[in-house]
Amino acid sequence: MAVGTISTSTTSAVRWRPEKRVTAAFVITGLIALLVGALLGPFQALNYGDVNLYRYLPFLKSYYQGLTLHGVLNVLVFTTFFNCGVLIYFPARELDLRPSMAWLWSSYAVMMVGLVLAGVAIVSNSSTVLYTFYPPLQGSWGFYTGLALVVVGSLMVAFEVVRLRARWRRAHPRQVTPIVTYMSVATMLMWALASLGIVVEVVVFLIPWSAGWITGVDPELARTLFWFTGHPIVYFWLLPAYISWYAFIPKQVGGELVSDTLARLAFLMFMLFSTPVGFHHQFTDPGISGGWKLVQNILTFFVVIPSLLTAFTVTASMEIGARRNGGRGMLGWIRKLPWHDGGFVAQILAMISFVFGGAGGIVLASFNLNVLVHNTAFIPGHFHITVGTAVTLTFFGMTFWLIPHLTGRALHAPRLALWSAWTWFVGMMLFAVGMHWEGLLGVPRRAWISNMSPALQGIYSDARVPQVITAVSGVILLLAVIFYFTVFFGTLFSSRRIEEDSVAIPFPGREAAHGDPMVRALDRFGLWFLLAAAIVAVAYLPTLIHMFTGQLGLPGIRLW
Ligand code: HAS
Ligand code: CU
Repeated sequence: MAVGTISTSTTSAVRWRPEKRVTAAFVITGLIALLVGALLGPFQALNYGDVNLYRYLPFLKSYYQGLTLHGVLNVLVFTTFFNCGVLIYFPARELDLRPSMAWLWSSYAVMMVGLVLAGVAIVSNSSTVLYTFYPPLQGSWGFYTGLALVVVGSLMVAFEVVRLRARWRRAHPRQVTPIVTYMSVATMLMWALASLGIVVEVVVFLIPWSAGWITGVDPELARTLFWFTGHPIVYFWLLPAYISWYAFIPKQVGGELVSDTLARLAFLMFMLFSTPVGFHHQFTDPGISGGWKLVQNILTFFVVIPSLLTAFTVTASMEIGARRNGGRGMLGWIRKLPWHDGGFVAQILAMISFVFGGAGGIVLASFNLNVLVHNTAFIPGHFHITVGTAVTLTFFGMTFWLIPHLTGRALHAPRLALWSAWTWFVGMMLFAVGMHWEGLLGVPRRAWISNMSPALQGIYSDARVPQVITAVSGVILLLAVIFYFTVFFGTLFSSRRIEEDSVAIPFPGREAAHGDPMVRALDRFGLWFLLAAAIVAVAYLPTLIHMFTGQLGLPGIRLW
């Protein structure tokens, strides 16, 4: 650029550089964690294809250690870091307010210390307890402390998101919160409430227990606290993807968000109903009465509603864009969507995977069907097309504009980006077919089935066909990982500079309906948060009080 011609975009780019740096740190750390975790994925898939390649991984003692690393890095570390980066950055830009940089870097540092502690604990094989770390399996104190620090760091970011909105609110008392900020605040408030379970589990029980300060932990209480957070955490992963589907996709396809109010309502419903449903992971657990399981079962169906709303709203937004581009016919408009653009394709394929992931979730939420497949390969089948595709592939799609936007470097190899989206989608869909099918045939989840004792050889021989499908999916997914990370690193280290902010955030660019009484009512976060807490208290307190007062502490065991 010629000297003296400072355009507004350059000024703004310079102004936002500190925010971009910290966001890039969160997002890039998350994606590198994903890379390590995802490289182990093909080994897990091949295990379910009855091929044992673990013996070629000398740094891992067992399939279970690999699975722990895979699960923790992919669903706890990748998602949390990525979310913290985007959930503070988007509101900051939308509200045009600078968050506290010192606070954000401190949050990042806390999370990094946590990541290192937990990472060392897993790699040293002291904590092969899988990502659910159910007692009485006992990991090292570093593992639990590390995970606790990751959560604490994320809550620090949540605090800053809420504070940012409060600052904006003071300056604009008569306006309602702009939509992306609304969604980010709702997500973070939901997470703050939801994380209570895991914080109590880890801080009050698991850290003291693993450090030898207390001798026993009640497994049932620990599981219940775990699932208190373990269900809503899936929406903490999902909602940033929903932000992109609602707020950014319309702009990317030339359409518009059909209903701002409906979008807000969906997020509010997530805030209200995400948490009081954890018992649907414990249908077969003793110690929880059938009545309370039923209550949470019904509430699970409440939390399906906002996703059904999303399916409708997002499809309609895209249809508007496609018809503006000349799309005709009942379904013919679909061809007019930007199928050449990797950033869009990744996200629409993510949505399609979620149609099946969501349907599987509804099956799982049904008490009597759940019993058929609980603890079988069906479950990983389900979550690889929810968090593994609906969320992860959406994040991939977002990075195709976000990384250039943050780093000022052009997207490397856009065609390969498109390929990475398709291969990830095909690989994950095949993986899901294989795993759901194996589950229906009774193959257990989390089992080293490719390394069974001679006495057990052949007991899953009726699952040969789905096993082959699962094995093939692992190889396709390895290709997808190579493709995606070639694009990712190619972009990070690209010498092709673009003007920062020339890739803009695709904000919807529509004024919120400040006068609409419904939108104003939805904006009353304090009130809704209290209501959410009250529903959680009703759904959980009777069972938790019962469990707290009748604890049966068990000493830790190591099975590895
Ligand atoms: Fe789940 C287990 C029930 C959603 C993740 N779930 C898991 C586990 C994970 C997970 C990780 O009730 C395993 C935990 C473990 O290790 O034990 N799940 C549900 C239900 C939903 C659900 C009812 N799950 C998710 C999401 C996840 C996730 C989201 C991650 C991000 N899940 C369960 C149950 C279990 C479970 C039981 C325990 C099983 C057991 O026995 O252990 C619902 O939220 C799903 C609602 C979703 C929909 C889909 C809407 C579709 C949309 C896409 C629209 C498409 C478009 C494309 C627009 C109703 C929004 C249009 C296309 C064009 C071409 C135009
Ligand atoms: Cu759940």
